Amino acid sequence: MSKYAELINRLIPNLDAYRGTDLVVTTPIDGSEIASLRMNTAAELDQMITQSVTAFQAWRKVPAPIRGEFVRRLGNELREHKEDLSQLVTIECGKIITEGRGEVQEMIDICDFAVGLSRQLYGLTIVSERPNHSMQENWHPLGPVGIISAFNFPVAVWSWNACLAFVCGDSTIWKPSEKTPLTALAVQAIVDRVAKDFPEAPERLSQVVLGAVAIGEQLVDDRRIPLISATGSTRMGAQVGPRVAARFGRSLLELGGNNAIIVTPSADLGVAMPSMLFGAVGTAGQRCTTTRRLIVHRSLIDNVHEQLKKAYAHLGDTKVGDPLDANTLIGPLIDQMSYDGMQRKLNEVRSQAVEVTGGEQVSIGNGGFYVKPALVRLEKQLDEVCEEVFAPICYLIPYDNLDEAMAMHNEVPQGLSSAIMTTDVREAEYFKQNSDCGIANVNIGTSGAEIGGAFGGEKETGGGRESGSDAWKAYMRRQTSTTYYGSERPALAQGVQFDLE
Ligand code: UN1
Repeated sequence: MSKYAELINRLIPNLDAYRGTDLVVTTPIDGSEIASLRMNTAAELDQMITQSVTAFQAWRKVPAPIRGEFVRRLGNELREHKEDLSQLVTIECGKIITEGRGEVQEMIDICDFAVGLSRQLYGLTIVSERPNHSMQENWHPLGPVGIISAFNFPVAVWSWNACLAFVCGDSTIWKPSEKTPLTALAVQAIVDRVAKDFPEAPERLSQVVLGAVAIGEQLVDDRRIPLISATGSTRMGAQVGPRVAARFGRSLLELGGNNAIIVTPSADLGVAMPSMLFGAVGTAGQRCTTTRRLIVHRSLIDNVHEQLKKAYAHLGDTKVGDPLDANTLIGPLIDQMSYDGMQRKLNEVRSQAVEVTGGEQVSIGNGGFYVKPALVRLEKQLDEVCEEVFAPICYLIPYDNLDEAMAMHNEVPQGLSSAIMTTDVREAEYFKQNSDCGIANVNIGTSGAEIGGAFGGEKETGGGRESGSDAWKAYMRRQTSTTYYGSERPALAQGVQFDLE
């Protein structure tokens, strides 16, 4: 039995219901098995979707502030179980424990946001061009929402979607990554507990479906699900987008990033260095917001390179290890495939690089895949850099003028997050105007966004926006409504005459 069994059973009291043999869950900490589950069948998913439609029909009629109360209680329950759930996040996806806690905090934060939102699903009043007409724009619940999430944020991304969906009056079906089904079941158990004491919440308001590609495709193709929100690779998004569009559904895609930080001569390196380091090596390079490129002015690149090499060596030698250990800053890669992908990319660029440091495997005496973060100094941006590799490889590239840096910055196919390190207000504004990303930061790194802003990006990142700001609108149906309250024959718009006599 796994040493984590007690924690897992505490979080998922009904684990027996999910046991099976075709979904073996391992921990990246040492590669050992921590549970053996069963994938759902196509018939089961079909039934879940039917139940989700029924749940939606009931939930949409519950007043939004009461739906918000449900989410408020969910936030409280998450607070109650924060430590256990954080531990499981760390065990299942390998991020260090402070980041595991941060992830659950992100869930709590979006709950709070959604509670407020539940009283602010504002529409518009619009002036009419015709006498005695009023116009409104109203927002209505949309329907069951399919949520497909990735291993690296196994629970937070669900909560960005689900908490908004719940207050918007939608039901949800969640297909977590096959690599992290336990955290999903743990969250489902928490939701179930809240729902049990909440009579307005219909059965099956929130469901989890376990499966691989075929189950994902079934979810994506089902016409009863008006919105598919999918987080993952660009390759996955390129399949999901057209399939959902083919049935005239709506998709919200949050895909790959290839995020850069531009460091200008005016940068305060005391401010910049910690952000660059966390962005590049935090979460072992496994965030979609990870800093993958540092575009540094030629006058300071040697200095920045030296400082980074020192920090990387220190991190690689002393801070790679068990993510549950408070001293660790870099946990394991998710699996061997990820490790192989990292090595493949390093081998691809090695001969063209000025210098490569780090990237070696670190043995901590178990079956996990641990690496020293890799820093690759280049003379110019290579085509090979345009591909996102989900591992801690950061490229250091010189530039001579800001236009050139900006062009290089925007050259990659992805457009998620970006940052500039500068103390010059003109450079900062120029950067915000010209970055083609969904996120453009000044003097902070590319990762670690707060939930209050809309999260997502352009180009191959998929164009979707989740979490804060007005991202909720994706989970509702917009309706324009014109009312005539006069008693004369109503005028037609655009001055059209249509006289019968
Ligand atoms: C992701 O990696 O898919 O901005 C999401 C961040 C986190 C979310 C990352 N709040 O880094």
